Amino acid sequence: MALQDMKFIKTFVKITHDAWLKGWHERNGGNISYRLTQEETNIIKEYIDESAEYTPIGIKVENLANEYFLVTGSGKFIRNISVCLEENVGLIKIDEKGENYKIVWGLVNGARPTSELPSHLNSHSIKKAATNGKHRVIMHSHTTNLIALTFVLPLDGKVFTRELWEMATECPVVFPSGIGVVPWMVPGGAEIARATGELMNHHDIVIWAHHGTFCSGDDLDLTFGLMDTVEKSAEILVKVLSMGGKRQTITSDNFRDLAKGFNIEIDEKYL
Ligand code: 2HA
Ligand code: ZN
Repeated sequence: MALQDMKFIKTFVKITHDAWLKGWHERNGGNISYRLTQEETNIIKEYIDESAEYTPIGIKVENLANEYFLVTGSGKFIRNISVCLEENVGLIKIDEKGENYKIVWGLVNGARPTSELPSHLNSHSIKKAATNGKHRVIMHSHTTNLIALTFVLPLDGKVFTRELWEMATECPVVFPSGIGVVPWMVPGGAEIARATGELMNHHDIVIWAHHGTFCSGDDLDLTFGLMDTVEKSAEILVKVLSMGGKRQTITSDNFRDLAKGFNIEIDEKYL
């Protein structure tokens, strides 16, 4: 079997293509990373080349030591992943200290991993610890409607959570832990990675004001689905605001009834 035929790679190609079709990844916008399972790591060993030099990550991610990630490339276009995988995507390995990475497959012709690697790896590190290893995907997309809302709503995660829960009945079920919001910051470094990580301790969705969205999830399907759900909710809110605002809505008591009906916990701080 060729590396390209492995299921996690095929799913990665499909999800990135779907995300392009959604309009979330203009030019080189957005980036995605996936932490391989032990089984996948064992299989890829026969395809990879571990001879490259290590490069500093810029942050320390101790609990990711020796892990492998599939990552999109810096300056690469997500829409081209389905055209040529090894030019636009690579496999990287983290060293035993969690301070450096090296490319072991792909990202040919001198390409580098995403400029947001510190934010991805810091979020992976926090989510791996918080979910007992369940979360494996970090996705950053330039979600049009969520970005638009960061020009209009207060940059407060509580407001974003409540407003976006209200826009579709199943939202509190899909993102019960709510949304965090990072104020505008320079992208691509350790500082925004730390701010994102702080919020990832409490949420699976973190919005970067005037820039885009980070989602974390168990697998590629669920993380894409989370991004799709919150962005669709934002699209509804943009339409509602454009039509002059809400005339009626889902009330706090409606949410309490939903929690009972679905047997879920809905955090009172958002109600
Ligand atoms: O251009 O999305 O945040 C890639 C990005 C940087
Ligand atoms: Zn971005």
